[in-house]
Amino acid sequence: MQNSLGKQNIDIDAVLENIQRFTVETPSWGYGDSGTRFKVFHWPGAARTLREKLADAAEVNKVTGMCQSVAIHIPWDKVDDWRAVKDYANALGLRIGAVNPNLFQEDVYRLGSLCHFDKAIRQQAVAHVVECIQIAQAVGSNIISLWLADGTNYPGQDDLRRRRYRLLDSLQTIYAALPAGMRLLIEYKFFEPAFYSTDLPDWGTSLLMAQKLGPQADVLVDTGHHPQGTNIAQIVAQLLDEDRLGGFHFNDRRYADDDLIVGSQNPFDLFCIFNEIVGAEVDGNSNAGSIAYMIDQSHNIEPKIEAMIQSVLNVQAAYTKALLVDRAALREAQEAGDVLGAYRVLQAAYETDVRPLLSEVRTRQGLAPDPIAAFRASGYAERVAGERATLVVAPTEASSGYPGA
Ligand code: RM4
Ligand code: MN
Ligand code: MN
Repeated sequence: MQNSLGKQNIDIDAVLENIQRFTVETPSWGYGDSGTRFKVFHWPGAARTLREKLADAAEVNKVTGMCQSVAIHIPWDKVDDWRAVKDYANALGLRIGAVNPNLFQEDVYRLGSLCHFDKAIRQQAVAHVVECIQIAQAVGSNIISLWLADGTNYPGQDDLRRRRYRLLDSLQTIYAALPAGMRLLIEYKFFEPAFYSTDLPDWGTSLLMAQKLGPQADVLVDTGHHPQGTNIAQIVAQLLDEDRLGGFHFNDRRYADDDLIVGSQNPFDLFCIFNEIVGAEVDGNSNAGSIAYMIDQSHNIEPKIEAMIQSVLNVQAAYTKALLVDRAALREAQEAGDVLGAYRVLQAAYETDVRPLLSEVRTRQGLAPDPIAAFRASGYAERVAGERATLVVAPTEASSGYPGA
């Protein structure tokens, strides 16, 4: 392996170093019960409290070595004592990552939150995000990750420009409450739950908002939030160039916001995204080194912890393959107008079997070479399924989030 990579202008030590530095954040809500709008299936042993979610996340980190931070969703994960949560996470070798406000599950948000025509409701929504900023400070996080369900279902339902003014005004109030060093990541999605218009439908709208707000605001790309056929790699390239790529929510999709295992449907697209990032980094792009890589998955029919590990591994493999692109050969082919040659440079990296290399990295890090096998062998899933079946949690502590869970 090393010899063949050496022949392709690849510095294998640099590749190994990059892989060891790479981290991905997992979401607390990926460990609890969730489902589709038709049914939430209970998974035996699924985490019910923030502590259980953190314990599960620690298992993912234990076998992958690259998932030290965990995103939280408020109020799903709300607790009274954030200091205790921070300490508990630290004791597990974790830290709390992005804090996600929830602006979609209160009755008052039926017609919107930050964009609502009623000022009192907008103020309530803003106050919730400000509370999340305070929580982030208490747990030592520097990211607020904002997704809105706001939109309209029918033409004429509301004035689209007025909604935009309200959105900007609400975001400006939120932005003013950010302490130094904290970033506001603005996530977009082209539809759902609203179907005629969505107030943050695409990367362009998020980018405009971020640019109007200031340098602490960036765009968050959720890979499941685009119409069919959208070239996400090109969006990534443009955001990197504008220095506004704040982070990712990785998951995969086939039809809508499917939230499937990362890389399970369109693995080549995932590779192309990382190819843009690695290419930008090699060119000295400063944004490329400050991206928050996060997973946003809420599994439905598969074992939650194993599925999370699989997602993490698929992200790591796509990144590794992007590191293996022979950039000199690629540039040469591009500038010679060699269309097929350039494509074949990418294909060569993409088709490389990186499993032996990644097993080697893990062995060097003191980890088992196969994380899924190691997790299965640990007996953790069976143990918590037994314990959590008998251990009743207080309704005030239960925090799965998804309706019906
Ligand atoms: C949304 C979006 C958000 C996530 C919620 C649960 O579709 O992806 O990031 O917080 O789902
Ligand atoms: Mn998301
Ligand atoms: Mn989503």
